[in-house]
Parts: sequence; C-alpha cells; structure tokens
Amino acid sequence: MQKQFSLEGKVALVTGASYGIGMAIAKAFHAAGAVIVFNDINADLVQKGLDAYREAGIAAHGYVFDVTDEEQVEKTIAQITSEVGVIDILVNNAGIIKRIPALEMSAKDFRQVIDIDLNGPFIVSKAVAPGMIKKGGGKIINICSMMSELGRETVSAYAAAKGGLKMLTRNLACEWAEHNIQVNGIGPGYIATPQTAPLRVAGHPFNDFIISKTPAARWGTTDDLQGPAVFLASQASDFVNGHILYVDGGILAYIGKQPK
Ligand code: NAP
Ligand code: GCO
Repeated sequence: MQKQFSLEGKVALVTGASYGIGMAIAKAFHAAGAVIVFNDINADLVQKGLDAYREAGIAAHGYVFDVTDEEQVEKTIAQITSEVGVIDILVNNAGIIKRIPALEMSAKDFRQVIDIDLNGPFIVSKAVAPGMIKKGGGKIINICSMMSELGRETVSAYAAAKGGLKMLTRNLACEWAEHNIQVNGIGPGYIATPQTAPLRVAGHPFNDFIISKTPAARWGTTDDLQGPAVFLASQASDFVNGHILYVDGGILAYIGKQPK
C-alpha cells in the first residue's frame, strides 16, 4: 500500500510555491519521494523559496515565470524538461484574489484575476501535457476553492475564476484520460496563509464568521492539504478523474449552526 502513495522517481512542478499552500504541497511531495520544481513570478520570490526549501533539506529547482505568459511558460517548461526531466505531476497553485465589491471592481481587475487563476492553469497544463502524453501518463491537480461552489460579497472575479477552474478540471480530465493523465482538483476551505491574513485579524468579524461556518470550528492549515495532494499525485488515484476533493473541515456539508 505504501507504494500506492509513493512519488519516487517523479518530477513535480508546483506553481506559485515560494510559500503558502504551494510550498506545503511541494514539501509533502518531496517526503513522498518526488523531485521538486517550483516557480514564482519574480526572482526574489524564487530565491526566498529556494532558501526555505534548502533549510528544509530539499534541493528544489526554482524558475521565474508568469503563469499567464504563454511564451515564458512554454520556454521554461522546455528548460525544466531538459534540466530536470519530464514533468510527471503538475499542481496549478499560483493564484491571486482581489476583494472588491462588484460595483466598484474595474474590468481590468476582474480580467487580471481570471487571467492568473483560470487562464494560467490552462496555459501551464497545455504546455506540460505533451510531455506527459509522450511518457505514458501524468497527474494534474488544480487548486480550486470554496468559491468553486459558493459566492460571497467582494470576490466575484475570484469565484468566477475558481468556478471556471472546476469545469476546466473536469473538461481536461475528459480530454486527457485516454493518455492516462488524471486531472483533478483540491478545494481548500479557509486556510491560514498570507492570502487570508487580512481576514484572520483577531476580532475581525470574518474570523468568527468562518469559524461558525466550519463544522471543524477552526481555520485549516497548509498541512491539512498535504495528504490529499499526495493522494491525487500518486497511483492511489489512478482511477480518479475530474474530481474536486474539498478539504474544508465540512463547510460545504453544513447548513449552519442552529440559533440557540
Ligand atoms: P498566496 O499565499 O497568495 O500564494 C500564491 C502564490 O502564487 C504566491 O507566491 C504568488 O506570488 C504566486 N503568483 C501569483 N500570481 C502569479 C503568476 N502570475 N505567476 C506565478 N506565480 C504567481 O496564496 P495561498 O493562500 O498559498 O493559495 C495558493 C492557491 O490556493 C491559490 O490558487 C488560492 O486561490 C488557493 N486557495 C487558497 C485558500 C486559502 O484559504 N488560503 C483557500 C482555497 C484556495 P506573489 O507573492 O507575487 O503574489
Ligand atoms: C475569501 C477567501 C477565500 C479563500 C478560499 C476559500 O476572501 O473568501 O480568500 O476565497 O481564499 O478561496 O476556499
């Protein structure tokens, strides 16, 4: 059974993994035996990530590219393939959020979120898939969200992107299953990372709100995502396709605490 969950001999690319959820997933992949490749949007972030991986005893490979830039992506994926090896596992993790009421959000801001959170995963998946097909298979994991299923005020662009990412996951799963590529998603609940730091300020109403909406009654940690990610990256999930695995402490199952 351990072999089912082993990533020995695999090359894993995690986008936007200089810190946060991406780094936690990359560390879990390393512990399962994978060679770690990651990118971020600028050299300072990549260096910060390389230092952090080294401190954790991981000789990661870091590359600078913007997931929305098709030319940069294709060039760098070719470089990774020649310098490290064919990518067996791709995690489309890089993402941003803009919390702006829809009536106040510019089309430019809306487009930027869609570009990074939805177009980016398409562009990187399309660049990585040919190598997987040639090699006989691979794993793609898209990092979705509660907002793949639910809306809330101020996150219209993010919800549209993450809802689209859920359907992109399902569609690529259908197109590439015949090549033994399994495309799935992870839908984290509310996780303590820099992205949610503004919402976790002590006494912030949102903090109490999320605790009340989560049956597990706590914010998730990036460690909570490690096991699910290794499962979807390993042969243990070879017959799982187009599935979004929600790791949310029960949020999506919960109608809400009944008033006392
Ligand atoms: P994060 O702390 O903001 O990290 C995202 C990473 O992606 C950052 O390193 C960021 O770099 C990088 N990035 C942004 N735009 C990029 C681009 N165009 N090209 C390459 N890299 C880029 O986010 P996180 O909380 O770890 O979340 C990671 C993923 O999980 C995101 O897709 C997010 O939507 C999703 N998610 C998060 C939560 C949560 O509660 N935290 C829950 C569900 C889903 P910069 O530092 O320069 O922005
Ligand atoms: C927000 C949060 C969420 C989380 C995550 C939940 O403002 O509502 O940032 O969107 O990031 O996506 O799954």
